[in-house]
Amino acid sequence: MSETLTHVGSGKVRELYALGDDRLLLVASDRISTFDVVLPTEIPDKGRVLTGLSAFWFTRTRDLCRNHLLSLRADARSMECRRLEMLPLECVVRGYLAGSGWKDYVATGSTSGRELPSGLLESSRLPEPVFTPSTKAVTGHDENIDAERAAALVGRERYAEVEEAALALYRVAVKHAGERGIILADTKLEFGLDDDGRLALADEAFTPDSSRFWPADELTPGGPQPSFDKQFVRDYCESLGWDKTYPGPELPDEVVEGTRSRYVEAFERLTGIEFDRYLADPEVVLR
Ligand code: Q0N
Repeated sequence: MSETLTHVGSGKVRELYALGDDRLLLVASDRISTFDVVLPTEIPDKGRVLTGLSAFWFTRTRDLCRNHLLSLRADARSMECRRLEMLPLECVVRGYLAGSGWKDYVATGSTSGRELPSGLLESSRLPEPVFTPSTKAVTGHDENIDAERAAALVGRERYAEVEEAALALYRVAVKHAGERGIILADTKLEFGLDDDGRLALADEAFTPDSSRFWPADELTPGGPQPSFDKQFVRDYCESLGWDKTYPGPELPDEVVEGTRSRYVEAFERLTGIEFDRYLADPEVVLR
């Protein structure tokens, strides 16, 4: 029983293949990007951590919102997914003020057209999570858009449904992560529609590549926070004085090893499952 793999797309660190007409294979590589540049050195097992975490979250949230996950492959880095009609929106939810949300706030007092209280600091917790959709940029950066423009892209009713689903999913993940010492500062979700027009969560979910993970015991608003997973890589790159343009630097073994440990630690803390158990039997995250 063999199947033809047609490559249908790639992200910076993931590849997408068609499996027949109605399924896709989503493969997470061990590539790592920092400051928007993919580095020449890989982090062993990073793709497996991200695939396992996504599958864990899809399983935990399936009653809140259906999703595209069909099965995990034995390599622990590949997910068979239902092929959906994707919505042209990046569905960002923010519980803390970081990245482009912070930039927007400094410039306008708002983010994605939502007015925020005055006096917030960079990395402050928001009074409540906000849905701040952005457009999917083909090249360059996604652009934050207000609810009006986002609703025009998908229709008013669908927009309301997506906002409610994204906020509900984020709240569940934040609570779970918070109980395990990890702040999920913000996240980017992607949704699509199945053959019956029903909303389904797609892509990856609540991974360190799609979300900001911060160690809860180190939160100090008033500046950017250390990243749970990529901080060794960022610190090393900063120490070189690299100009953050392609190509990035090779990483030394101790930075690779330290970073791999952080990814595995995030996996084990969030799932409560030993990473080696996941490698031996990926389906442990589906139960
Ligand atoms: C899809 N993207 C953007 C992987 C992620 N289930 C789906 N059905 C149809 N299309 C897509 C999915 C999913 N997931 C999502 N492109 C197509 C993000 N990609 C970029 C490449 O790596």
